[in-house]
Amino acid sequence: MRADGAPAQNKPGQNLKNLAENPKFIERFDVDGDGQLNEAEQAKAREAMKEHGGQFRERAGKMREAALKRFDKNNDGKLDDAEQKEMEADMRANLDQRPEMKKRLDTDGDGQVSDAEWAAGREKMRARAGERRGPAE
Ligand SMILES: [Ca+2]
Ligand SMILES: [Ca+2]
Repeated sequence: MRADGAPAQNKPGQNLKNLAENPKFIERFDVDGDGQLNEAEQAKAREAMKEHGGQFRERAGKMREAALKRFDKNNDGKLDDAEQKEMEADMRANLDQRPEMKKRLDTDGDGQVSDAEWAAGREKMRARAGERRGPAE
């Protein structure tokens, strides 16, 4: 099916365009094997992306919810400085259960995560989270 004369892919959506040119996606969604994604294949890829994004958001939301439930002592729906400190203290206390994270944080390798190492790791995490969201918050 094609609209007379009008190019079908002139819709907004830079993402979709990148998606259609992404070799990984082409490999994965190129059902008829012609090396490119036709509209049906693009639609499938888009669906998969949407689902993936939704799952990611859902997981992030759940983690946030769990943190709030546990640490939002005054129930105002967000973590203020004191509540955040408590959450961090809890995370630090449980670092032994997350050896990989601990190893990453323990930059001088003495087996302990000092305040400075923790602060540095936290900054890195924040920077990464910021990048993912984009510069404008
Ligand atoms: Ca709160
Ligand atoms: Ca250390």
